[in-house]
Amino acid sequence: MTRTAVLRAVQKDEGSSDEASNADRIAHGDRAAVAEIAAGLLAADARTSPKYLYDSLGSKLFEAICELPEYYPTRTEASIFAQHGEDMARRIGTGSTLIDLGAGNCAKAAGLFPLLQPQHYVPIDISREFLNEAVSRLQQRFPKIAMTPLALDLSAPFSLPAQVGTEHRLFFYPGSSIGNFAPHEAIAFLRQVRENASATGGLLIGVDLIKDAEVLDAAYDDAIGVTAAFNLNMLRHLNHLIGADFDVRQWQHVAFFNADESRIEMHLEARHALTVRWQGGERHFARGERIHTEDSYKYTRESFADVLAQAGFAADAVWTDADGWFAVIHARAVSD
Ligand code: AVJ
Repeated sequence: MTRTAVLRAVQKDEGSSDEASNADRIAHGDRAAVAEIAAGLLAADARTSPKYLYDSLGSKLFEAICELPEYYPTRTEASIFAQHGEDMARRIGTGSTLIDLGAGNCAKAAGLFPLLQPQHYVPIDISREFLNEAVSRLQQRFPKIAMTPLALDLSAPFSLPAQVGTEHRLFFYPGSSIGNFAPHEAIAFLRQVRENASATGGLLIGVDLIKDAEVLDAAYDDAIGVTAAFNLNMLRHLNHLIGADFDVRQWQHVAFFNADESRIEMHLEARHALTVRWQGGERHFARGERIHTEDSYKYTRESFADVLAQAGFAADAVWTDADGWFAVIHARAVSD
């Protein structure tokens, strides 16, 4: 199911008893996903959306990536929060409505609760089930903070329900998730966020910075092959989603820093000539031909300040680690 289809299914579960139309919507979502994936595979330069990296095994492999010595972003960002959390809280102030974009298990935001003391916590994630579980545990630990979990697809335009106060909203977007967007898409996404913030709104965002290519390459092509497994696992997921017959053993993981585009690129490369077939289509791949599966854009403090400005935010504090590998930025909404 696509993220949108999951969301529709989740929303439909609440209240409506229109079963037939619910089934239609899910089936339609599936067809849309098949069409989207097929179009990508048939493009001259074959590509797939990185969202398909995350089936249940893919999510576990990503958690494993975060433990790798080569994968510095998770660790480095955590050290920045640990070292500068109090300074962040001084700038942001307490009592905000903390809106967690892509909350997952809510652990990163929960780590900030003691310092930020939000009055309302609004975690957003595509999976309502996962979210509700995490939030009910969190609510017991922090009974004074109101919590409103929302199952929303952030890749589509979104607006927040009326019970979420409009003043002093702090949007939280850690982990350099913004890197999956091309810069023009990142600007469009952050404009959406800006539209959901009043003049008192702010953004606390984690951004991965440009550094030596060897460090970047190793982070996305680790020695024991966890990232390779994470990338290759997409083929199993595609087999499931579109009834394809990818043979994972015929493919290999390729990842490198493309300095001209300022991004890590992940690809899957055919080890020899082969044909892939799926529900309603097929494609031949020559030996060495690739499917582009993910981009992870890297910024300088200046280039990201520019993205923020174009989205209607102004950075008012930037915290980095001693090596300058990762930045956590607080930005305020700019009135237009
Ligand atoms: C989850 C998008 C932040 O780009 O570093 C990790 C995903 N891909 N290793 C990143 C990822 C390969 C990750 N983000």
